[in-house]
Amino acid sequence: MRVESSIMHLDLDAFFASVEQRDKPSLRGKPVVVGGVGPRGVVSTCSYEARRFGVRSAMPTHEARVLCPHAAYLSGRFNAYRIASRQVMDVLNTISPVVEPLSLDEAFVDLEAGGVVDFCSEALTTLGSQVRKKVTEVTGGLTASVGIASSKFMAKLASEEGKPDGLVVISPGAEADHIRFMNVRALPGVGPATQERLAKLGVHTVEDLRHATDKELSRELGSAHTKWLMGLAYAHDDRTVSSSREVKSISTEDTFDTDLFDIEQLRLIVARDGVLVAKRLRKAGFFARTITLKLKTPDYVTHSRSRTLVGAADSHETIVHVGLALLEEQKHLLVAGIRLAGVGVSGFTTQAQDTLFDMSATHKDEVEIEWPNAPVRYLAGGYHPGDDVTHDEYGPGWVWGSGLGLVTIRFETAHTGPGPIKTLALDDPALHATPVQLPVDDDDTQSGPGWSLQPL
Ligand code: TTP
Ligand code: MG
Repeated sequence: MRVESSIMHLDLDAFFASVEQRDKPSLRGKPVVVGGVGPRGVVSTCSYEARRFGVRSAMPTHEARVLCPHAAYLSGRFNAYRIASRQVMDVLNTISPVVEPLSLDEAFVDLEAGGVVDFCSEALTTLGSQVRKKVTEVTGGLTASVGIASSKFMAKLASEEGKPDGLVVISPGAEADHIRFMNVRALPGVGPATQERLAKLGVHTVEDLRHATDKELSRELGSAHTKWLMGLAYAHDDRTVSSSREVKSISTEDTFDTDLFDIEQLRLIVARDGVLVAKRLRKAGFFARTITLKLKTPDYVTHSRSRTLVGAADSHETIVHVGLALLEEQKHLLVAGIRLAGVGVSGFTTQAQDTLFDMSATHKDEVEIEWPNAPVRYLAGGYHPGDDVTHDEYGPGWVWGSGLGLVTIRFETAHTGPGPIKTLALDDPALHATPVQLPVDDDDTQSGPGWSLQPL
């Protein structure tokens, strides 16, 4: 905990859904759900209008459809999200050299390292408002919530309190009182399981936690966790903001719309994943010693098999070769069907070749991204609801829905008003998928949903 409120936390509001509302004027102010739209789909996120009906992240999409049948269900446009994320991170990088992204839409900023000297609450309110305004400006209309406080814990709590589209500054000294009557779930590291264990001890609020004995907590949670929680109960949190998050593994994986039984199809997927992972590995300037193939069967059991090389590799030939060999060894799993497949690399070394890569530049803005519920796109084919298309005669628009050889398009963009809807033949020669626009400095077109970089 610092003596000044010098840590900022920023989190975009209803991120994926807000990007969709920005680019699809007819959806502004309406319930929008982004996620897997297939039978096994789960909700990635939804607009605040949809939240009013009880829709939430990670909920099966079919449940969301019952709660909010009139929402627009879109399968997501990852590249648009990445571009917006880059724009936001660029704004934050102008405030401080120490920005720690936590995901595409969320980051901590060390204001002290950024040279801020006036930490009175008025000055911080002005700064927070300026950042929020700038984010809206550069992204063409997305809103962010900002929290400013003396620790990561309090700054994140503050931005959550500010949601949506708000700013909360917590003054130094006010932290412990601020959290006193909150549920223990507000503490970082307290998930449903810990909450349940604490409840067994009669601990429901932060105040209860303060009165619990070290001995009974340790018995239930272990001494390290207890020490951490006891500190948090008084808002003690010394975690530093760190922009150079060290990456320890790179992986990509996909959950399929329907289980796969075909080894040839799976070989193609593993090969594609191997190429993608190798590309990211090279971009980060690493060589990997361990290659892992992950397969999940329909009973939700994950089978991971790894091979560690004698040397270290960064070529896609090696990674694909080992990935395919691991697949051969696990071939018997195909009898039950494969629900998810992924390739990962770990055990990194950096070798003499690092002159090829500017480590500080390439490494710094990598973010920890875990999208367990990201939209599933691969193998589904055709158009997906929400996809960008262009028609030679009618101009740009987006796919509302398709089926039976037809596709319904709404012709509008971020810069038009709500536009007209037209139903066309799926094979209309004048209709094209709009080419994907990439974030600057980013050549990974294939990265889509499902890849993750895990920090140490
Ligand atoms: P969040 O910041 O958790 O959610 P949000 O930005 O949609 O809404 P808010 O912050 O206003 O509460 O996550 C950011 C994005 O990450 C979200 O738009 C979609 C994606 N995501 C998933 O794909 N799966 C998930 O389970 C979650 C929580 C988020
Ligand atoms: Mg968010």
